[in-house]
Amino acid sequence: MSIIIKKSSDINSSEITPKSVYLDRRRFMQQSLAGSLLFSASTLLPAWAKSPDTPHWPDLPKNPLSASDPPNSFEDITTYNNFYEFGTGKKDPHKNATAFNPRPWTITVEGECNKPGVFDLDDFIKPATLEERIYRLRCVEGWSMVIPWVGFSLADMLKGFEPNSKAKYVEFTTLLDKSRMPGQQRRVLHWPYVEGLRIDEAMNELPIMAVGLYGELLPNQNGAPIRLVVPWKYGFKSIKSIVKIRFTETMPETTWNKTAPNEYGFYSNVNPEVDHPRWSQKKERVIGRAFWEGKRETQMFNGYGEQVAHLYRGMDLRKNF
Ligand SMILES: Nc1nc2c(c(=O)[nH]1)N[C@H]1C(S)=C(S)[C@@H](COP(=O)(O)O)O[C@H]1N2
Ligand SMILES: [Mo]
Repeated sequence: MSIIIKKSSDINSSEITPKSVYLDRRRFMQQSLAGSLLFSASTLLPAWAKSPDTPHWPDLPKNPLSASDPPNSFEDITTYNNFYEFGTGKKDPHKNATAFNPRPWTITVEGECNKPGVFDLDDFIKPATLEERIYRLRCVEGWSMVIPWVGFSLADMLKGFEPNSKAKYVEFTTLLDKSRMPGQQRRVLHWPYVEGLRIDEAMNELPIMAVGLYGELLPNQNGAPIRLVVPWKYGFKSIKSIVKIRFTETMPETTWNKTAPNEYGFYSNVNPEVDHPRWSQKKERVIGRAFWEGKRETQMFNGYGEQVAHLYRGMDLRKNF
């Protein structure tokens, strides 16, 4: 394997935003707030974020594949998390990840590709390719929330490594370091956390590598400095704090599949028709929604059938769950 360590480039001056641009954005947010309140008072009350006062990327283009639902509040998104490397409780990552320092950061790329190497994270964060994508994260446990990610196309990133014809799958691995990720001191999962996609899933237009949310650098508890987001699959496929990407000919062994193969399949597409062995997947509790508003009907492929149903044509989705 060839090793190329690339130096991080200096911060681009276009990333430093004049105050006026930021204030305009602020005004826009306030107008949307007023508009959505009037519009949907009887349905879903938007929990518009109190987003931080100095957004790192204040004016990103919004990708049209975004969900139209109002995003959850910054507070909900950053205090209700699954990130077992920082504890198994929903409040644990918010509490236990504060000391985590996600820089410097390298990503090792290996396996079936022509351009493997060790790359500095900053080589992938190019202001010109960053965009906002609002995606609903549907957790396999039966809740969901809507998150305005900052990220870039996974497919575009992977193409840069020139996967070869034997690359049938791509495997992602989280950092393994129990001094920095104290949850790894307990053997609640097989560490490090590993996830994977079939190559055609990975090359679909939907998945992104997220490096931020609400225009901010990605908070530690959400998977800093870089995590996957695959919006038509259950949340656990969206692996956090990625240090390795490997192209493989055989299906990767993934953490949750190894832990409980009868409960968590490799595909894990959101599917209201296929129950988890211990609970139904027909509905979801929307985090931030008042209890009297009830649950939301879960949608096939989390609403992205048009973009991804063809990937599974001819497959039995009960067997390939
Ligand atoms: N490395 C790692 N990635 C992970 C997890 C984890 O425990 N460790 N939890 C997964 C689960 S179950 C979900 S629902 C989402 C939660 O993402 P969020 O906290 O940003 O909403 O992260 C996923 N990625
Ligand atoms: Mo999850």
